[in-house]
Amino acid sequence: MNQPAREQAGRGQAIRDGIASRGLVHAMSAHNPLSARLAEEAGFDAIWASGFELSAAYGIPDASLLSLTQHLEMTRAICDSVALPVIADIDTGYGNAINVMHVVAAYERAGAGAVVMEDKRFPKDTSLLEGGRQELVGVAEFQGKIEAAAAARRDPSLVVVARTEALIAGLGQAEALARAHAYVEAGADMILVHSKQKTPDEVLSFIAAWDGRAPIVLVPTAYPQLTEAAMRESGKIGVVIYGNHAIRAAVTAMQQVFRQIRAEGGIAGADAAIVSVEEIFRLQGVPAMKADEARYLR
Ligand code: SPV
Ligand code: MG
Repeated sequence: MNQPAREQAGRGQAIRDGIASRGLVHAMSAHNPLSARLAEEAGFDAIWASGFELSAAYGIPDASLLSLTQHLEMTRAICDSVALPVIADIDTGYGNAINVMHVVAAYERAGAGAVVMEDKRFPKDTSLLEGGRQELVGVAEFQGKIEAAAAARRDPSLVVVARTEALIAGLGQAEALARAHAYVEAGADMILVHSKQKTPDEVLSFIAAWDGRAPIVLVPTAYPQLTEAAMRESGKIGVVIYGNHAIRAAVTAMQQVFRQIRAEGGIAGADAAIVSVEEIFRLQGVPAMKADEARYLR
């Protein structure tokens, strides 16, 4: 993609300022620079560099199979392509607290404004899978990983989000709250509490019981009925992440168009349903390249 619009430093500040000024920051998932740019054009505040989406893009399960390098390099490409702050999904931190230090420093250098690290044991299983393996590490071990993440950042604005999977693992609200408190004590800037319940009830009761010391981050994939208006009303939610809507939208569109082309035996009918090649040229930054050609090519 052309013309990176980002500044090199302080990218977490945009997330912190967004919460302070607008109350709620909304992040859209992306699995490559193109999807990130579309989210930016649609008016989202931030990009979620999702491990689930990139795993799906590679056609593999989201179960610690994607390598650090694969996710880091895609995150770097996304950071280079949009002006929005990028929230990087670093899964379990790829190992112990020492791995976490290496990983957080690398994502910060890649341009991330936030990292989200979850308290599952490596190798993890994806959170929304029915019957998935959901084993958590001990609280003290994860506190060490949070402290390591905070210590590894050079840019103090980088947001360290601690994600508890206690509700996903079926451990209940008391465990989720205890972990969230312990993670804030260890230095987490925000707490992501994840849930796979089909209604927002368990998340809402967590929010009601939360003392608000750190903003809450939600990924409402399983309970889409919870609106941004309701999140704002609680006054405790800082960021909402739409976790997988880029890849799901892409799959829906490709399935429909591919089926149509097979059914019709050609591409004439499908043309009306998809963007023009010129639109792709625009998204690739071809107009800017042509302007540069006119100026510099001799
Ligand atoms: C992701 O998008 O990679 C996430 C969110 O971590 S979820 O898939 O719901 O666990
Ligand atoms: Mg993930």
